[in-house]
Amino acid sequence: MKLAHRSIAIVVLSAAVSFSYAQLEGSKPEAQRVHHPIPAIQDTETTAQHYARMQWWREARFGMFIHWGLYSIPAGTWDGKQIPDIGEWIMNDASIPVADYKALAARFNPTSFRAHDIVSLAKSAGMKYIVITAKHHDGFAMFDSKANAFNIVASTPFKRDPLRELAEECRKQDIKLGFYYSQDQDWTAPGASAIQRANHDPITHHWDKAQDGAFDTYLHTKAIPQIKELLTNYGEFPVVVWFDTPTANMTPERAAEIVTLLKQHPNLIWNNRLGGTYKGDTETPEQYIPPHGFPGRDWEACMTMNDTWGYKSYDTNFKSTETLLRNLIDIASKGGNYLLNIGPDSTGVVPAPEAERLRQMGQWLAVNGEAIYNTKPTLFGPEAGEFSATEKDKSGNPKFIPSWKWRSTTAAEKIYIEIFNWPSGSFHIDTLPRKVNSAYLLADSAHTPLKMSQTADHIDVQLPAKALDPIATVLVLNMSK
Ligand code: H79
Repeated sequence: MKLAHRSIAIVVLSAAVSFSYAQLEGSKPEAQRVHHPIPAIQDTETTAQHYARMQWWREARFGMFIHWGLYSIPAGTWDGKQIPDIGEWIMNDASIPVADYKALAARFNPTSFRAHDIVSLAKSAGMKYIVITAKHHDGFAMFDSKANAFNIVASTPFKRDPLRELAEECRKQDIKLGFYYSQDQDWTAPGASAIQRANHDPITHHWDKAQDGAFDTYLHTKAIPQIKELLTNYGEFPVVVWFDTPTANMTPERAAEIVTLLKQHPNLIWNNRLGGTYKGDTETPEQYIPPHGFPGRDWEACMTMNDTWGYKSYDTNFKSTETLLRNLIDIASKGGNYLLNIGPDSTGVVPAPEAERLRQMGQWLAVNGEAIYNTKPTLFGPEAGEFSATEKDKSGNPKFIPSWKWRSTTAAEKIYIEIFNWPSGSFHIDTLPRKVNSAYLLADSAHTPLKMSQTADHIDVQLPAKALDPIATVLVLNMSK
């Protein structure tokens, strides 16, 4: 059985020092349908229904991931020691006892949180949807939960429900909202899973007796009731449910119980990380961009701006706006979405370097968004780079060496060329199957026609001496008359 293999791989791999999430994913499209205890929407809907369900998501291209929770208080430091790796994993990485971690709730009072500001930031970045951690692996619910008291309303001095405030604000500002929910790992709920770190119990992977218990008890008393709350208490939201890290515990039968809930919301989009052989709607490459996307599958690259999802006070290793924007363009040219993360701090404030980069991306998109939103992938391909004849990647396959000269996206009658490396003189393409009638730069509001020459198999467009935007200047090849 496919799931069993994948799940076993998790257990084995988790002992290794370096761990690639890619190995957890069902990244290959399957020809035949897997038998599920309960068919999911993807198993029963028609192609036309699937298109209709995915449409807004495919047009969106750019979303905001928000990792926010109790881990923003230690912010990467525990007992005076800086804990390596991603901030939201601190409880596991530092083997923090359940009672000590739970005690953080009494100190969580993020009074500077403004849903309005965060939603406005997403809008100004040109993002079309937001996905926030409703509950991460630490088990702390960032919403008003009657099912479990370890939540932001019942257990903190803050007492507010940020998901409700965000839902209201997203409605006002016309942007979509989704919820991340860690359905399998939960380090503070008895019986739930933990992925192995350090010297934890080799079988349960637990580090505190308080974590022991029956998985089904966790599933039935916490995960399923909370997923129900999330699906019913926030009006038209969530439009996305983002599951994470399924282990061997997420059997087809258990996953089917969650699928039964999801099916009651027929417009919902959910990712490929539920587990139990369910493929969901979207592939989710984490922290990398696949060389040529996932042909035949919707996909979304989720990535951090620095090296953590949850806030870490001393992680200042921010990617440049240039890198972030070129990643967005690269992803769009391969038909994917970019889910770019922010990690608000324990007062509810988005770190300034993150907000600054998002606003700069939004400025570019305000001018050049036509080349990103609702576009189709490149008609070319080799511009993305090539596989090395000699170098191997971590899995022993030929290493992909990206090229960063230009990318391309497509609309009905237009080819967009996002130029990173401004050539002197002209832009030249050898293989262009379609007749171009005019060419202009998107950032030139007059759309001044550029001189060009085209033969059956190549095109040359005369460019001005300087790029209009040093990060990416979009050349439009217009095929309409
Ligand atoms: O929510 C973010 C991550 O916390 C979550 N997915 C994204 C969206 C995630 N959970 N697990 N993983 C990703 C992959 C597992 C990585 C691990 Fe590790 C390698 C677990 C143990 C070794 C990272 C590195 C955490 C500790 C060290």
